[in-house]
Amino acid sequence: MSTMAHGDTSGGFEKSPGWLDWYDGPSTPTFRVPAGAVDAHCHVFGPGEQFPYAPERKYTPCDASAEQLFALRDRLGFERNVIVQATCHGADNRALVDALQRSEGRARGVATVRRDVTGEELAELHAAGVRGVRFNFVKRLVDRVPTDSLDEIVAKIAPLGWHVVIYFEAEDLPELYEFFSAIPTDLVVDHMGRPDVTKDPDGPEFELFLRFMRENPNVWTKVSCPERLSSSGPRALDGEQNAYTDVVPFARRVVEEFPDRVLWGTDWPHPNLKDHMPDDGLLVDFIPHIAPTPELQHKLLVDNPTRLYWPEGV
Ligand code: 0GY
Repeated sequence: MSTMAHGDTSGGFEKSPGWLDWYDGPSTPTFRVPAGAVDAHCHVFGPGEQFPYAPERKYTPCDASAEQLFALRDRLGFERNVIVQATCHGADNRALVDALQRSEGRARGVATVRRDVTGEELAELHAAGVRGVRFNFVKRLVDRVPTDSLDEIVAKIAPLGWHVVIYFEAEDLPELYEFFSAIPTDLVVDHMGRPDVTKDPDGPEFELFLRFMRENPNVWTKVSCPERLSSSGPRALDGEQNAYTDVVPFARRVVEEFPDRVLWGTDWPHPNLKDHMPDDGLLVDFIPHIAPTPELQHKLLVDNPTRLYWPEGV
């Protein structure tokens, strides 16, 4: 029986300096998510002693186990999870696969693979519940992978019906626009392509992202991570009813224009936050501000993720 506290890192690893641990004991949200809701972006970290962190990682987190993730799922009222391979595990998907196998069919996964991945390895990942791969272009998280190697990966995963999840910063979209537009599978953009929310939601930078979604009907996005994008922060300001107010016009715009291609996730255990660790209950209470009607909420939390991750039914 482990005696470690929830924010510890096991296996002889030491957390990166300044690391913020995930928040144990989130508030019960006021907003009740609909039956069948999916937390479509979350991670597991280690535990390091069982699933060592990758040598090429850019940060060392505190452990965040599958059991702790499933306890959060139940507490917030979600039915299922989509667990996304975190960069601290590189292309070693063992922690992810273990979590999927423990979920009893209630989780799907998005893996990281290298260009030399074999058909047999992909078949094993598929059997565990993996349905996509993640390509990361955020420079502080990964070393750049050449696009021809990503093309090779796409050619291998497309026949399985998998999709590609992409993570990039808004300022890099112009350079990546054509490469992304040529990917033939479904494409899921993490956190709305990380807009700079101090800029105008009607300005050219966010307009490019909206154009990208308009021109490419295979592109979906997660309207997640207000805590990562916000500069106004988690407290309601005078005269405002909710936290992360500055993110609302961006996320709501996307939900209203593309109601059938949006997903939502907690991003638990919230890697690399520098300023504050969010209360996941508060994040759930943010949902009705960006998806104001029951119909939009149902699409965002149930219909869309179920169509993408459990198309065969549940
Ligand atoms: C996120 C965001 C981040 C990290 C990762 O895989 C990761 O390490 O995704 C980040 O640092 O912005 O979606 O979890």
